[in-house]
Amino acid sequence: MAFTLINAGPSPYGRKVAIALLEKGLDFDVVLDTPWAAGTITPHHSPLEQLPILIADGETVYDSSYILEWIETRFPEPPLLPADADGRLAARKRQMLGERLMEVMTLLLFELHRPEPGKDWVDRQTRKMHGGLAALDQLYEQRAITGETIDLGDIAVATTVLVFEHAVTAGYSPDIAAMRWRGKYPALTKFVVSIEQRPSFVATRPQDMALDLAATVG
Ligand SMILES: N[C@@H](CCC(=O)N[C@@H](CS)C(=O)NCC(=O)O)C(=O)O
Repeated sequence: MAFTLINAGPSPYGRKVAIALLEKGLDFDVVLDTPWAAGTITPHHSPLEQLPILIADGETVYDSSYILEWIETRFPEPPLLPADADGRLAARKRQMLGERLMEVMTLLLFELHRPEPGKDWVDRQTRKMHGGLAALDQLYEQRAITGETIDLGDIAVATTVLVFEHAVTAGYSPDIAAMRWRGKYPALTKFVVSIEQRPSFVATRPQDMALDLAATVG
């Protein structure tokens, strides 16, 4: 089967999909797009006008969480979810927290780029950032890290927190406490230090792109 991934260089959502494809040994081409720029191809493939989009032999699949479900269902080997019910629910919980935390970070970042950020809104999203990171730290205290096992929860969590760092170094985000987790949350840090060495993570490091967030939210 031939796969094309429509993606943006720094997108953690697209990175999750690329990592899942690599972990499954599935070859794919990447087409880069900017969904809010003139001439974007994204609306031709998704009514939600968002990346990532996976085109698989003519079938178009969108929304990263659904794409991961689609890949896991169509290509179950090697599995990216445990077979047992408890393990599966635990992985899905980490996946959910990683994905929702990414959404909180987006809300916070966009607000910070408005001419007059709302203090209550910023405080609320900041509190959720710290709460979500602390919850993940607790979950990783209980998860045995072997360097060999990986699941959809691990992928969602690591791509999310790694893009917090990329957003700061690439200049998309101010260097605020809400984006800092390395060293501050020990179990989460230990997990990411281990997983970021995997070939699928090394091959998909976030790439810079021209991004004017102030213009995007304006
Ligand atoms: N829930 C979506 C979110 C994807 C998303 O926000 N993608 C960004 C690029 S990283 C995008 O396309 N933004 C354009 C927009 O929201 O209009 C997913 O998981 O795929």
